[in-house]
Amino acid sequence: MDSSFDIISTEEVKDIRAALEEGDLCTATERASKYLKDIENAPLNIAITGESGTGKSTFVNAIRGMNDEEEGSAKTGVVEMTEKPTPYVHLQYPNVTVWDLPGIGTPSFAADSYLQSVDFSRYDFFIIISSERFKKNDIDLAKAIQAMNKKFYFVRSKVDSDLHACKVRRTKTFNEGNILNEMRNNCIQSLRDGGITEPHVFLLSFLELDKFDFHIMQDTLEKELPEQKRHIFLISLPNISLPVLEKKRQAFKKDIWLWALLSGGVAAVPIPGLSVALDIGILVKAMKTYMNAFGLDEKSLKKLADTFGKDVNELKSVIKSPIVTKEINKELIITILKSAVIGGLMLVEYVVSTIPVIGSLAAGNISFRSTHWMLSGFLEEIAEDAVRVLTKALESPV
Ligand SMILES: Nc1nc2c(ncn2[C@@H]2O[C@H](COP(=O)(O)OP(=O)(O)OP(=O)(O)O)[C@@H](O)[C@H]2O)c(=O)[nH]1
Ligand SMILES: [Mg+2]
Repeated sequence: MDSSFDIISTEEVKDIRAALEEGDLCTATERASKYLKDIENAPLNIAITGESGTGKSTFVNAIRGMNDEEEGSAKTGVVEMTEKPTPYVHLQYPNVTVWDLPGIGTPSFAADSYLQSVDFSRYDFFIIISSERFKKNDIDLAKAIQAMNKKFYFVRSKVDSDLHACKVRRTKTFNEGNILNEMRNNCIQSLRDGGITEPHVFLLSFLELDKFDFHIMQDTLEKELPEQKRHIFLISLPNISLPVLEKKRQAFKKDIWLWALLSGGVAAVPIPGLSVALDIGILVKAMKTYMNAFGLDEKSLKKLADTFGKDVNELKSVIKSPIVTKEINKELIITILKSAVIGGLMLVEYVVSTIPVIGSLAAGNISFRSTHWMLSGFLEEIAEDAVRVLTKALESPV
């Protein structure tokens, strides 16, 4: 099924469509505005737990796109047992919090009282990390989480070290795929033996988060999260791999028509010199949202360059969109719209064929189409730039 169908089928979006079909643009706009706010501000609380030294704090940093030395990062590599869950707020998306929970390694560990003490109800899901076999405490905890009707996933960390050790020890027969399968099967078996019937186990290295089972984990979490939390989960992911960039592009593409509806809706004002009426502030907001999510701002580019040991100017050199390097403001948007008209890109002819849900009211509206055209073009431009930048960052040094 086309992925754009998923979101279109949500109740909220059905309501927006219904209002449009009744010709009630005001209600449709109000609902679209609420929907866009809701999906961007949906709270997401992720609990990270496991025994001491398994890499919990390293994961907390990596999943927020941070290294271990940055201000605001979780302390790693030191034995520092915290008694309380420590919240780490996502730097760009403050409604996303990753919680570093106290270790579960003590012999007197009791899963129920642990869950009470960490206030289990606040988390959307738990990630239980182990850097070796999953043990009794991990299993007891998973069962207690299940009893509370919450979700949990197992992550086997430090896969890079294991592979390295195998490579050193088995020079002739080394086969990465086989070793990973063996590790995965062992983990699953030990969890099944412990009474967890269908465990989700992901093999990861927190030092190279984009490798191994990262994409399977990301797909699984995305599918299992409630619909209203999926968007924020996806866009808050670090831009570390091409599939992540593609997911973000798709997530935004699905919602362009809503932004277009808002911009061409009740708050639209005529733009001098153009035959359209738009709320340009909405366009500025949408475009800034995309820029942030794809990490093409100066700060994010610098961080990416540092992570991959590249020069930031080398990464910038592959950026093609002239808009990326400019400040996104109302003047810029008017310039783009005007140049499109002058340049012969006839907005009138732009057919919004990607949005079958929209009634003729909006699809036939020139302002709606201009906005849709502009946002689609901008999204494609910056998504492609993000791909070029990351590809450059991933290039091995010559
Ligand atoms: N090779 C490798 N080392 C890792 C990985 N994850 C974490 N480490 C290292 O393991 C050590 C412990 O990591 P932490 O993130 O501090 O572990 P923790 O679970 O938070 O430890 P406590 O807070 O003491 O319970 C650090 O030296 C990390 O750099 C990994 O995936 N691969
Ligand atoms: Mg820690």
